[in-house]
Amino acid sequence: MLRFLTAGESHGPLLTAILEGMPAGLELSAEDVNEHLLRRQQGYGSGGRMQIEQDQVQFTGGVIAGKTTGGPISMLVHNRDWKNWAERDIAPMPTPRPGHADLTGTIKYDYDDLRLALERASARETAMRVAVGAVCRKLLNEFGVEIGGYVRSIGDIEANLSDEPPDYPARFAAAEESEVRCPDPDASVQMQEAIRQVKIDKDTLGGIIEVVVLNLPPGLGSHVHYDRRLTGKLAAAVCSVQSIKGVEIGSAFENTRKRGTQVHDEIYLDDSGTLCRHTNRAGGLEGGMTTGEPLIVRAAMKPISTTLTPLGSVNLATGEPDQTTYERSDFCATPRAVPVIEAMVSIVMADELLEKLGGDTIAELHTRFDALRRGKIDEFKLHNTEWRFGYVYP
Ligand code: EPS
Repeated sequence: MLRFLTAGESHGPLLTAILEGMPAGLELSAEDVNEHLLRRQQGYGSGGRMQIEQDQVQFTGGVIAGKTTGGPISMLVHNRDWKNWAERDIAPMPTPRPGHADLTGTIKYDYDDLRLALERASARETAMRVAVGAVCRKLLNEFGVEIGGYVRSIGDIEANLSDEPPDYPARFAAAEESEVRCPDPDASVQMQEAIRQVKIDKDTLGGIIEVVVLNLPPGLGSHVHYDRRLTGKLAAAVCSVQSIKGVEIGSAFENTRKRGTQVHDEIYLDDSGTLCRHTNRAGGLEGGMTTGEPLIVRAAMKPISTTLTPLGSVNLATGEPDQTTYERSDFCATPRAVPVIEAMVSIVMADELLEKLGGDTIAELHTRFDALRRGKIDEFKLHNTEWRFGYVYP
């Protein structure tokens, strides 16, 4: 239902995005987007670039007088750093950094300088994902769906997130108060210290981000085909983010160490006649569809591959062994990657909601949303008698 493209280089004049498929009539302001662009620029561990940029969106299509028209939404974000590059003679970059797209991108596209790979592979592009995600979030908010995220770990420092049942809105709010976007204040201090130390050690750190979506109706996604299962769609979207190398739904990896009876979330009927769960180890998905419980997506971010301490490599111009040279970069980008993961999850979930509801206008969507099945016991029409397949074969 939704498609988007981004364009632009990290040090080029500007970044562009086009989002196609948003229905008409959604109220949308630059502030709805700028709020999240600003969040993406904040976080202890950022490098010098974030002192230069002040990302602000400009709508150039698809939003007239503060409302979406149903046409493609085009958005621009200017690179303030461009003025430092426009007239510069750019030094050659012959030695690829292990872990970056320098080498693989140059093999793939037969570039004559590694910087051409870097320019497009850079996480600068995530500004536009956040812009697109903010529009999708606005659509989800229209139906009461809320998205938030936080850092679970940086390096070997783990947040203590043992409140049961989890108070997600409180976690989201606490994370926004933290320099490293972690809701546990003690772990936040330790994470900041670990990042401070890694800077001194001329190295980098990664971490784990958790994004949670609240108030989703049950039955989004589908079990019927591999490419309609939400589990796969979310994993693909989140793993497409720069430096993300792993995705987990709920406590998936921890679940592998337990038995089935200790893992699966038992079903009960609450006082309002709604089917509910005591636990949510499935992370809000069963059979590739939403259960109606919070959707929990975790992303594993590797340490940034641009390190002040050189790594062994090869100079591709001379063929000689070489050491990498330092490019300005982040020491730990995990805190500011939280809004990026939120954005990718918002894009997938907005798409899923639109697929379920159909409709070209927000008003049409509301009518259909109000008629959705909610997992209430009196909605089911099970005949509770024997039945046959009915195929004639052979
Ligand atoms: C990045 C390197 C740094 C980061 C950049 C991603 O940029 P620069 O090379 O200009 O210092 O700050 O991230 C952003 C610019 C951004 O907006 O997130 C990289 O190589 O991926």
